[in-house]
Amino acid sequence: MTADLDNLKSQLQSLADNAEQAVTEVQTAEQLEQVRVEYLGKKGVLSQILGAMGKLSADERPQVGAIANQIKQSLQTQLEDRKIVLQKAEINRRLEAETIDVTMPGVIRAPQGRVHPIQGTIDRVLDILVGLGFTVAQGPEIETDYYNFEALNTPADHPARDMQDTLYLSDGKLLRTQTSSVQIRYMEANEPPLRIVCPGRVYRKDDIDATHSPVFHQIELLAVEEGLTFGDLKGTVTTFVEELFGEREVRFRPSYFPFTEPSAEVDVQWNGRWLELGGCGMVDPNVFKAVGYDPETITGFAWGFGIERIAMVMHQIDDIRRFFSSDLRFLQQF
Ligand code: 2NL
Repeated sequence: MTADLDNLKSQLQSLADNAEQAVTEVQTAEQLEQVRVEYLGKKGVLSQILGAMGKLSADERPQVGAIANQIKQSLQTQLEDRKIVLQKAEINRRLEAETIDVTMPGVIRAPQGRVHPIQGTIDRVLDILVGLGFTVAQGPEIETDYYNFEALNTPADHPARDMQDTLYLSDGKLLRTQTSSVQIRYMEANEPPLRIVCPGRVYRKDDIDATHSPVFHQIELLAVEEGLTFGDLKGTVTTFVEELFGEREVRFRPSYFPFTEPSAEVDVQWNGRWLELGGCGMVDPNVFKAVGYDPETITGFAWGFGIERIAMVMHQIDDIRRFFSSDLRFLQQF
């Protein structure tokens, strides 16, 4: 064996040793790539060693070539294996760093919305009335003269039209002054028997003060079938009041509405005083005629009351304008 052959073989052996050492020591994919280039790259250590093969004899060259190939392949395998190890370590590192503790308390408290006291009152009232067998019905706030007045036995020359100041729109339509128009529409589209409750916004040309607003909320209920009496109306009102306010005295005072006959105001005992709880009555036969029901056989009772009034006494609110001012200090109390 010549000195050149010996020399090359030992160079290759130390290359293998050094490279193996380097591969095990690198900690990142970039460092690993540097090691590959350093040992196996075009101008790498292996190329340099093999460049000296020219000094060898023809039968020595294949020996060195075989060793070199073996070292190259072994080193490539080591590089591959190390790469996988490093990749796994990197994934674990990231998983560790990106861990989210879902049980940790949130930093910012999300602002929580609340139910407006008017809507809360409507919800309570509807709950009770749905429990009594009434179905919720709704309709348009912009109405025609017919649905708001004519069909409700209130013709143009009727003195009752002065009772409520109406907001008219330029096209001759109007903002409904009561939700009764919803009941007219419902009766036109359905046959008795029926029990409906109609909550909604209504409009009046009122001046604004602590107890008046040009827009407010009303709930009206209507029951229509054969053989209904004023006793049914009283029973329904009394049961409703008991569920909403607890057991309290209820009183019916004779009154007048164009769409009911007889008519009455409902009062309820509240903190030692009589609280007005809207008007009611037996549906006037002319209303039934307008919707095509036979007033000889069909009977019905109706009742309408304002929501703001109820919400004000229940929550001890002294000014109706608070409901419409969107003042968070007020709204957050509910
Ligand atoms: C009030 C109280 C009331 C009605 C509304 C009504 C509806 C139809 C037929 C008959 Cl479709 N009546 N609703 C009845 C009595 C009173 O509201 O103070 N209104 C001015």
